[in-house]
Amino acid sequence: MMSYCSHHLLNSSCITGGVSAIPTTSLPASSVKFPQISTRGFGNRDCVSRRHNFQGKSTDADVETSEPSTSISVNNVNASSSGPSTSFLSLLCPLLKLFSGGDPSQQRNFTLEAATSSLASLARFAWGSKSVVGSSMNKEITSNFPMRLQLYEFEACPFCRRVREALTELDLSVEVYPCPKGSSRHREVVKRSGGKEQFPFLIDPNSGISMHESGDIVKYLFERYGGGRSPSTGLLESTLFTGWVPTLLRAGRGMTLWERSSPDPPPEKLELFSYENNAFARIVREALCELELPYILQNVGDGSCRNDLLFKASGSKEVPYFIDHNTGFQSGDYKMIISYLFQTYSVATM
Ligand SMILES: N[C@@H](CCC(=O)N[C@@H](CS)C(=O)NCC(=O)O)C(=O)O
Repeated sequence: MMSYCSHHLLNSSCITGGVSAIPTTSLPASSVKFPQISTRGFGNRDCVSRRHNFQGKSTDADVETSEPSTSISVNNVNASSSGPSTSFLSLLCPLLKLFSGGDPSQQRNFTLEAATSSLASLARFAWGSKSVVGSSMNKEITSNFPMRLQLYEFEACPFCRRVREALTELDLSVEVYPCPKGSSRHREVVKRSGGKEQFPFLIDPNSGISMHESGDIVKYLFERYGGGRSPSTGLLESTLFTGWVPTLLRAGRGMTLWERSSPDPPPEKLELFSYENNAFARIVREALCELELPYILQNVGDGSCRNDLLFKASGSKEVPYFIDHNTGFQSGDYKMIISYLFQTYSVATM
């Protein structure tokens, strides 16, 4: 039996594929293989608040099974506020909710999906596509700050996108806690820890800092994890110009909780190799968000120090690559991944 070691950068939390029956009803018989067969190859390749009482729990060395501690100190390092332009964008999300794209579990027109997501990638130019820190520097930074960042966000939010782009560029692996509209599990944590329901919200267990405001988060991340670099040119300003375009093109996908999503997260976190501006990885992240499934986001932009890890897991360097440590399912085919997710993590099948 094959085992997969989630040894991201440090050591391991090895999970042996060994779970049997997962309903696969509406999938073609050949399309899902459990638990140990990698389906890569079918892929689409083209593309908180007690001060000083922080309890960081997860590290790169472990794949956490529980929700993060809520007993953390709130410390917004910069209190810069949003201007009128960002306020305008904040209004866009609720507006888009009005025409968000129907039942995400239903059969989709994948040509349209791929086209709209590819256009969304074009709109974001090169942001969120490559690592801007050298891999040796990244290894050094990671060993100095071994605990994984925790990001509370939702896929369709343009401000969250800016932070995810920075994370790809800084080659950081994070725990993502999706907070789609209509959900409460992770939103409660943000409310308790940050004092308000606003996204993105970052918790850095390495420093005990948590913060709202995407611009502040990006600056903080570059300062702390970017080896002194400033945020990439245009990254901070770009949200206003094209940050909302993917949200529009994707018709609000990755914004709202799917009504039949399972009420409880799986015991082991899911794991996704992705980079922010990959058109197919975006579609998988949207599904994870709509299902409110926490996952480890292994950013593997161009030049990432995580390429070897990805290659070990999948035999290829292409993203997306998804692993469910609960069942042993793993795949590099975005269509298969989303079918799997909506079947496995719906109320009907849990
Ligand atoms: N200035 C903030 C704006 C953040 C913001 O407005 N986020 C929206 C989503 S696009 C939000 O949290 N809305 C509340 C909600 O979704 O419940 C930032 O840059 O982070």
